[in-house]
Amino acid sequence: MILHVDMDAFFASVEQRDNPQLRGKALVVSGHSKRSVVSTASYEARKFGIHSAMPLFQALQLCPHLTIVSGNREKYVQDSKKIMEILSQFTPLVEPVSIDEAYMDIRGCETLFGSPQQIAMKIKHQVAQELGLTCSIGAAPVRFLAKIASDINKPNGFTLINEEHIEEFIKILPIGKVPGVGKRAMATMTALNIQFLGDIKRLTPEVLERKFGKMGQRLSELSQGIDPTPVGGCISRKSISSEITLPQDIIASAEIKQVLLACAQRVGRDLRKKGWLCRHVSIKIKFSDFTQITRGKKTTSWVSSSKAIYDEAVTLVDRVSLKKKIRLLGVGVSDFMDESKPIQMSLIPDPTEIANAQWETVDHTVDAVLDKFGTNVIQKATLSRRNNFQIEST
Ligand code: TTP
Ligand code: MG
Repeated sequence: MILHVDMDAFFASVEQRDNPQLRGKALVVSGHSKRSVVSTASYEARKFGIHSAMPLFQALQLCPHLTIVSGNREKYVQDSKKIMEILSQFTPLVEPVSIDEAYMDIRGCETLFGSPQQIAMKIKHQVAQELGLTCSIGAAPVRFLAKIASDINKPNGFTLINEEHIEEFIKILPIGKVPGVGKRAMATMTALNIQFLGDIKRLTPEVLERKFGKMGQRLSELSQGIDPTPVGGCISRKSISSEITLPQDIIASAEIKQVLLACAQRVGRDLRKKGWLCRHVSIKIKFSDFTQITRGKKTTSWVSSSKAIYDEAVTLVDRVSLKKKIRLLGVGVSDFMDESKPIQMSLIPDPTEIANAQWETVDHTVDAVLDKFGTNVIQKATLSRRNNFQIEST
């Protein structure tokens, strides 16, 4: 689970806390000149339609008795530091993203602090007690949904989006609420008759790439509830990948699988060396005409075995209709977690989960031998027939 914590009307609330006369009043934190813009508006002022970035003269037209307070950034920075310190008491994986908001990865914290809801309530209580401020918290299995959730019940809200509700939620989530969808993307969405995030599923990967470029694949993932972006903190690296430029272009399935296996083994080994598990696997295919596609999927559980990575990569390649020969193939993993952190296992592990755990034991043994004697000592039987590719890892 990921939490997104966002302070309510941050600068304005700090001013209201420090000056009781300002409590309950429509106020803005802003400069006093004609050209000033509003930094933030108290919730009382928002009732008049005043919001951040609005020119001050316009705010005064909407609410003539508006109180204008000059900001004190140094004071807000001090409060921000204290807020981040409170969050760090619950997990080391805290990623501040602005002066008043942060993501927290709370996987593994449940035994110590309780359910996501209980953790959120404890945070709210501590922030209120120690700083006299309120915040809104969103909880979801993925980052972008946690961010959207924190905005749903503002101020002083808590919204939880469970795994089983994600599909339903995405179906009716207005596309404009999706982080990264700005004015330009919105115009394209309207032209394509895309109203909700769920509508993105109607578009083929080719159309998405053509209309939205690099963002196309991300939109496709988000529409399936997948967000590989990890919460920063200890694990900041975004991905590990390995790709092979082939000596000759290939199209036969057996050859493709052989290359995927080589990449998966390399990636798996790098992953295990770092002591990490991953939750997302991707593939990259460059065709003979130099066009390129990438595909990705969330794994069903946290994995580090080369076999699990390979299986996911094969599934992804199988979904691509291959009409052109391939000149480069790559496998990547992302969304990491430290192996030493306790993971919540399924109550009844499915056979794949058990098989993956067994493969991980085999992998660790193989890694140990490779570390001692070099990379050519052990290879999977399928790889030993042909190994004249060039592997590049990133
Ligand atoms: P936000 O979290 O965007 O706004 P907020 O905390 O005031 O209100 P909300 O309850 O909706 O979260 O921004 C945090 C602070 O950053 C805000 O209090 C003031 C500052 N800020 C600016 O100075 N200019 C801006 O345009 C925005 C959006 C924020
Ligand atoms: Mg805020």
